[in-house]
This record gives sequence, structure tokens and C-alpha cells, in this order.
Amino acid sequence: MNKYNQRTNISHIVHGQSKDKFDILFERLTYIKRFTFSFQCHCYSYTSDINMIKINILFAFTLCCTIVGIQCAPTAGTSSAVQGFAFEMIMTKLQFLEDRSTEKEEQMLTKLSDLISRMENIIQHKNDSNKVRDNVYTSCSEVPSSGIYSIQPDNTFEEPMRVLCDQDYESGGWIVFQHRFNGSTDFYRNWQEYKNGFGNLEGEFWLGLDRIHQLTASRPHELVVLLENLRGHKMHAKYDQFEIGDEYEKYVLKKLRNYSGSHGDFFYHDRGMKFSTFDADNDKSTKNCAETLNGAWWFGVCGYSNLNGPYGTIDYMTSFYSWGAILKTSKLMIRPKTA
Ligand SMILES: [Ca+2]
Repeated sequence: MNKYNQRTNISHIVHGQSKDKFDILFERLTYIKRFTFSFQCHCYSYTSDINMIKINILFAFTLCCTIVGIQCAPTAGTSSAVQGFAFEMIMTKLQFLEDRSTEKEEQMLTKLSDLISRMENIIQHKNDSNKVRDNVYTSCSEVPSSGIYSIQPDNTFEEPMRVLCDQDYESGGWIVFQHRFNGSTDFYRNWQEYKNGFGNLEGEFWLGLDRIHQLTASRPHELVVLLENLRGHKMHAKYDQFEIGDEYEKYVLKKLRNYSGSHGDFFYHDRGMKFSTFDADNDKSTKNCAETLNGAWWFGVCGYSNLNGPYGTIDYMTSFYSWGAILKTSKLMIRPKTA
């Protein structure tokens, strides 16, 4: 079974919603998922067909050579060289077709995966819209209390962004971009999903790298990471400058400066690293860190931080600082710098 079929069922995203409202979206999404699967099967079949043709040609060619009693292997002999050349041409052409088929398959799967991810976002957006206030705020510092709101910081944002605002921690004004607390959402996701975001703003979620980039590139932001282990011990790391690049730059961790906190500079090793998922290895290791650690992060040579890794495990970051206990909650938040 492929990774697209292993993904968490999206039903949690629309939990509690009237079915009538999303029937069409569900049907469409289901159709696309089935189409993706059948398309993959078709591509695999197509590639297998090409391989079978190659084998058949090789067999037929060998048989012909045997019958006429000539040497077919590509040697320095004159006649065999001519025969070998024709054979090589056919095989090269078939190899070209096979490579092209594989390339097209990968491109189509990426596009389909992106489409599914976007549709899940649309469903979540509709879901949240029932609970969100009609007002559009310029920042989370303006909202009356912690909760889900639409914000549009300035005119560079084409449309309002749905976010979870935290007005409780350290005078408030925070936008939450990662929240985990019960393991109900699968965080082992592909590039497109980390790009567009996934999960439920009322539950566990990842806001999306595009949104994090858009926010942090629009004006200076600070970052705070709040962690709590199963023993109830809490710790935090705060950086008064935080910015990530765009997708072209692989969402590189551009700025992460001026640490303060309770247990050390957690992300020291992540500075300047690009974001990696299991299907996008942008780390500095010979391994695929995201795949090895079952996560997605600004990995360097694996190790240290892996806050999108399997829920209920010891994070490298915390174990490195001898805090060593299983993480219960993690909350990553940003807010515009006021000074
Ligand atoms: Ca690597």
C-alpha cells in the first residue's frame, strides 16, 4: 500500500458538521482519491508493459540471431555491430519511454496530492467558518480572546487567513502554527501537506509552510515553542527573530535569533536548514532524516529536533538536554514584533 493510501482519514476534519453541507465536496474528494489510486495502478501497469515489451524484443532478437547463426552481442564485429546498433536504438527508445512514463507519473501524483491537500483545506475552512466570527482582524492581538479568527495583516495578503489565536500566553497576540496534544492527527505527511497545512484548528494541526512564510516575511516576527511532558513539566524556548523562506527556497530557516527560555537553545542546529518531508529530502545527511525519524522538520544531519515526529515519543531535543521524558503537548506560535 502506498503512502497516499496510508494517510489519516479526513473525517475528523469535518467532525460535527452537517453532512448536507459537504456532500458535494466529499464526493469530489473521494472521486479524486480513487482516481489517484487508479492512476497509480495505470502508471505501474504502463511501466510494466514497457518492461515486458523490452523483454519480448530481447527474446525475439536473440531467437532470430540464433536461427541465422550470427553473434548478436554488441562486440567489435562488423555485422554484429550493425545488429547491436539497431538493437541498442530500440532499447534506448524504450528506456526513454519508460523514464518519461515514470516522470509523468511523479508529476501527476504530485499535482493530485496537492489538489487533495487543497480540498482538505477548503473543507476545514468551511468547517471553521461556522465557528469563527465574521470580523477580519489585522492581527491576533486585536481579537477579544483566544480562538479561531480570520486575520489579514495588510494588503499584501490576498485574502484573510484562518488562524488559531492565543491571547493567554505572555500578553497574547500569538498565531499558533503547530499544536499537538493527544496524537489524534497523523503528522507523518508529505511535502504538499506541510506546504498547505493539515488537521483541525480546533484540534491538532499544522498551519502550513506557505502561511508561515507569508506571515514571517511580511514583517519581523518572534517565535515561542511551548512543551509539556507527561509528568506535567513545562518548558519553553523563545526567539525574538523568526523567518522562513518560500517554497523555492525550501522554506529555509532564515532567521532564528536571540534565544531566551528555560531549557536551552533547542533549535541551534536547525538554523539555515531547509524543510524536509519523507518525499522531499532537503537535509544535510546522507540519510533521509524525515523518513528515518518519521517526521518533517528543518533537519540538518537528523538528530536534535523532531517536533513533528511520532506522537508519544521522546523528542531528540528534550532528551539532548536531559529533560528526557515523553512529550505530551507542543505548541509553536509566532507574533509580530511590536518594537
Ligand atoms: Ca539526505
